[in-house]
Amino acid sequence: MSTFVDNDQRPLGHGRMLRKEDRRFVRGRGTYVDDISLPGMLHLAVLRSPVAHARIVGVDTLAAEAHPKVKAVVTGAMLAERGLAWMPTLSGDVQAVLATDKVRFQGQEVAFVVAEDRYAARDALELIDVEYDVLEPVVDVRRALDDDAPLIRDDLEGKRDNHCFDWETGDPAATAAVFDRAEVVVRQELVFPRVHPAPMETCGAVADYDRVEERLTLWATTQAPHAHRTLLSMFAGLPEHRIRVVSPDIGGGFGNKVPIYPGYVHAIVGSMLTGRPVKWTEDRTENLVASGFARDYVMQGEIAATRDGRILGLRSHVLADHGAFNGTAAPRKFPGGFFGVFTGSYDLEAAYCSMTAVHTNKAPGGVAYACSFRIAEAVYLVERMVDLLAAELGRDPVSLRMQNFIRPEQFPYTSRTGWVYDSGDYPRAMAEALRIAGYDELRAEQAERRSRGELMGIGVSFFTEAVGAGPRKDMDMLGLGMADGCELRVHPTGSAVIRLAVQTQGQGHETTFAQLVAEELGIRPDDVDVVHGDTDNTPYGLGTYGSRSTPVSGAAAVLAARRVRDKARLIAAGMLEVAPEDLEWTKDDSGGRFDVRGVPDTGVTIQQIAMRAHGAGDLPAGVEGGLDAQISYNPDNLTYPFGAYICVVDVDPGTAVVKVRRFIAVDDCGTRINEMIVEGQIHGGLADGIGMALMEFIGFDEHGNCLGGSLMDYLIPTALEVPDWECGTTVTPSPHHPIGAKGVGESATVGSPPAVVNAVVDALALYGVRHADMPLTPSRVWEAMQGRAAPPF
Ligand code: MCN
Ligand code: CUM
Repeated sequence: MSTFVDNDQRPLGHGRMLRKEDRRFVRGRGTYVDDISLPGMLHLAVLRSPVAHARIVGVDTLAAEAHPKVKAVVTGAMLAERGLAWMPTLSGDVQAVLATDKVRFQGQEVAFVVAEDRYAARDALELIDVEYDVLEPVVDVRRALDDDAPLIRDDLEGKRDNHCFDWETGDPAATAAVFDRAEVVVRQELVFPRVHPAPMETCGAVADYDRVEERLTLWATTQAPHAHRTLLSMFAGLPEHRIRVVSPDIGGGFGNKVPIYPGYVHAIVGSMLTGRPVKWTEDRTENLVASGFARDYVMQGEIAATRDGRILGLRSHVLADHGAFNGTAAPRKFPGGFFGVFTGSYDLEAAYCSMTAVHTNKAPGGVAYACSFRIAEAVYLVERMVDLLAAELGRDPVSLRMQNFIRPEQFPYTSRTGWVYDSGDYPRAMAEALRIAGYDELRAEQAERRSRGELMGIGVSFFTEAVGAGPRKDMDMLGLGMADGCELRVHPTGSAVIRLAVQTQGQGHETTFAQLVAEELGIRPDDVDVVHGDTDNTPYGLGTYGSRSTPVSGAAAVLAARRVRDKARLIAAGMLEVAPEDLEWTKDDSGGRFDVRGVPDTGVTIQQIAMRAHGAGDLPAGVEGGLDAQISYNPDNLTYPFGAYICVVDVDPGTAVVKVRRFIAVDDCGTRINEMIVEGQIHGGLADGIGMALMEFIGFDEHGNCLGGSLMDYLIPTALEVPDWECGTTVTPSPHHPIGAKGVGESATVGSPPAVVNAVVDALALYGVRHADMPLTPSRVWEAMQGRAAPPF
């Protein structure tokens, strides 16, 4: 159980403390985009395609325009005249802002209405008459590349098929060689279905364009306000200094709010046309049907080993569904994102993956969902394959993993696909999970229950994440580098404000970044204000995704505070009339101070120094006034958090319902700033993982109708479906982060799905079940149990 610490009782700096932002949130005082209301503001509603694939024959907007409350009706043809019908995506593809020639997925934006209120805007949509010439859709990813498959992207010149991209990583020849000499090879097709981040707050924007000043202010639900400003400037041709993007409180992102959506652009165009502020707010169905999807990988897994369990190689071909437009937030040179870490936590001899991505008549795919950009898929692949190998060899899944782990002394470890893991101690984390779980007793209990015909399963997974982009030039999405800025100002009385490029969506940055500064300066976290989410008031940086805030901006914050402390030392030296080297920095519960070495309690506090820095007395020669610092930090490497998860399930043999009885999660994210917040991140991610493994799934019928358009159909876990989490910790600091912290925000989402699936498959072993694809709904599990050897009872 978590123990919460009263903020007045806790020491300065790192450690458990209640979230500062919750004082606002629990009183309903948050300000989300939909709370923004400006004088004269209009409302926007989007007309969406009812079909998955059709030629647009005509759009009649006359009746809608005649609606007394309607101010503007905009179609794709109107945008095309201004060269605004298409916009770039983060993958380098283009996406229709409004459809012109064709609609390519159900829910695609066809027209929008700007009206006096939200109701009128919605009503007027029904007055727009669109004539569609319906075309055959491509729904099944395996059909996309058939010779006679309908062509989806005929907007692209010279495009003859539905091929999106090819990509490969690893060494095909070396991998083929280890497969040739392997004593055991196991193959399995694994499907990671299409899922959706489904944040509590849907996407939205308020655009306010000032025609006289030619200035745009955009309040938007974005995880990356600065990057969006740059992209908007490049796309819309507005000078970047006249664009201000404000990302106020965000009700969850989980990757859903990384892309720029057509709706943001609609709001901007609407404001430019009407000269008034325009608000766009998605409803739940719009969010589920048309905003970014994740996963949708069909993976052919192959693992090669010796008979005594030494893993030699891993190989995979991936068929990736990217929907109508490639929305992946991955650079052109790296379209498979971070899938390259699919060798996981194991020291094997060779690995190779080839990927074929295709277009289908579905909403833009390949977007993120607490995944570190494809690491969720990669971890699922390797952790299922290792379990399949264990089953083939008749080995315990833990001992097989222990045998093949990268050993602690091998770090920094260069993987077979070229990733340099910074630090790790995998056996220790695994051992801690076994201890908490009581693994041997669980196996004994399982044997006993099995003899009575009960279906108990124990699933193990071990993951390595790669977070904190990042230094690799080939991952640089915008060609801007991946550095993040941070600016720290200490006020005369010793309180401070820190301005960040990253943007929280619920991760608790207002607390943890204050703690980072507090720890370094010896002031109270409550005395540090955190400002973020406003491009006019924060330094440049690429935003929050890939759990990069702590690895990148967190490092920037620490370095800024240390720079301030270095300057404080010079000022203190002047105040105490000693050389700077003769001063000693100390921090205790009363605060931070510089004392003369060997003469405790004679020095000056950080508050006294701050006052002096701002004019209360002379400063040493050459020292400027003020106590501020600005840092732009580009990390040397990604950070590689890891963890060991054990899931215990019971499957009802009569109904095939899976109940997660226990979930043990040992996470190592290096030094923890605030353990309570880290645990919260892990709890949320574990719930995500259980959701994906057991119920989350966006399906389509043969016409391309999306079957997951409401939370009645797209199921997400509630308190009833999740157990009391049992969390454990090991701490292996990152060697290149100033406090040794690694990111953690996506670890549990990435690590938990295979633990759940491995547990369910383990439970069904008596039925001879080797594998079953997610989501393991009762009907899927029931199907898996049919036609197989039933247990003898
Ligand atoms: N933290 C810490 N010690 C560490 C690592 C992290 O105390 N060693 C704290 C951080 O300071 C921060 C939180 O844990 O307050 C998460 O930090 P980090 O791992 O750096 O991740 P980010 O802040 O960059 O958040 C992004 C990550 C991503 S990419 C997704 S997706 C996701 C996630 O965070 N979306 C979330 N967690 C989420 N949590 C909430 N509530 N809402 C979302 O939308
Ligand atoms: Cu992969 S979802 Mo997060 O990186 O915003």
